[in-house]
Amino acid sequence: MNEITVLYSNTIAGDADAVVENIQSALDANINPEKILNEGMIAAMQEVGRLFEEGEYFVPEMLIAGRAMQAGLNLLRPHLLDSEVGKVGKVVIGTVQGDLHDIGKNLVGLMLEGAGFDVIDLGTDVTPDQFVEAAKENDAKLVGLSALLTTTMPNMEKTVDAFRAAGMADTVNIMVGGAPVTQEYTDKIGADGFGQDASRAVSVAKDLLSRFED
Ligand code: B1M
Repeated sequence: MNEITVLYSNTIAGDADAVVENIQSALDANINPEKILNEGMIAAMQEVGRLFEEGEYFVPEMLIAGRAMQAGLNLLRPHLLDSEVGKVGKVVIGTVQGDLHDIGKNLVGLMLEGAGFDVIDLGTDVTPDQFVEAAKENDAKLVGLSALLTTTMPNMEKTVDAFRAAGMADTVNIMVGGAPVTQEYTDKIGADGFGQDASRAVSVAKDLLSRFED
C-alpha cells in the first residue's frame, strides 16, 4: 500500500497518531500536499459519511475520524499556505447556527488565508446577529457561511436576511458553501456566491471582493 492509501484507511479508522505519521511520510516522499488532502483525507471523510448512512458507523466513529482529519490538517497547514502572497482583504467566516461541522469551514479558512485573505473565524453555531456584528466590527466586505446539514441550511437564509435588515446588503458580499449547498440554493436565498469546494471558494471570494473595486 502507498502512503495515500494508508492515510485514507487511517483517517477512516480515526487513528490520529497514524494519520499524522502518514502525512509526514507522504510529505517526506514529496507527495503534493493537495493530493494528500484530497485523495487521502477528504475522500476518507466521504467514505465515513457513507458508512454512517449505511449504519456501520455511528456519531462517535464520525467524531474520531473528524478529529483525526483535524490533527492531519494541522500538520498539513503550513504546506498549504503560500507565504509569498500579499494581503487581499478581510473575510469573516463561520458555520451557521445549529451546525457543529467545522472541518470544511476550517479548510476553506486555511485556503483563503493561503491566498492572502485576513480570515476572522467565528467558529461553529454562529447566529445571524453574530455574523452581522463581526462584519461591522472588522469592517469586512466578505462573509462566508458554511452548513453541512439540510436542517441548518435555512439559517444561511436567515443570515442573508439579517444583513439585509442591517442595511448591509450592498456593502457586504456573502459566500455560502458546504456539502448540501448548491448554486440553485445560493440564488434562491439571495447570497452572492457559492464555493463548491475550498479551492473554488478562493476564486469566488476574490471575484466577490473585486466587485467593490470598481
Ligand atoms: Co455529521 N453529518 N452529523 N458529523 N458528518 C454529515 C454532514 C452527513 C452528510 C453524514 C451522512 O449522513 N452521510 C449527515 C448530514 C445529513 C443531512 O443533513 N442531509 C450528518 C449528520 C446527520 C450529523 C448529525 C445530525 C448526526 C447525529 O447526531 N445523529 C450530527 C449533527 C451535529 C450538529 O452539527 N449539530 C453530526 C455530527 C458530526 C460530528 C460532530 C460527529 C462530525 C463533525 C466533526 C467536525 O466537523 N469537527 C461529523 C462528520 C465528520 C461528518 C461527515 C462524516 C464528514 C464531514 C466533513 O468533515 N467532511 C459528513 C459526511 C459527508 O460530508 N459526506 C457528515 C470533509 C470536509 C472537508 O468536507 O465539510 O463538505 P465538507 O467541506 C467541503 C465543501 O463542502 C466546501 O469546501 C470543503 C472542502 O472542499 N465547503 C465550503 C464547506 N464549507 C464551505 C464554505 C464555503 C465554501 C465552501 O464558503 C463560505
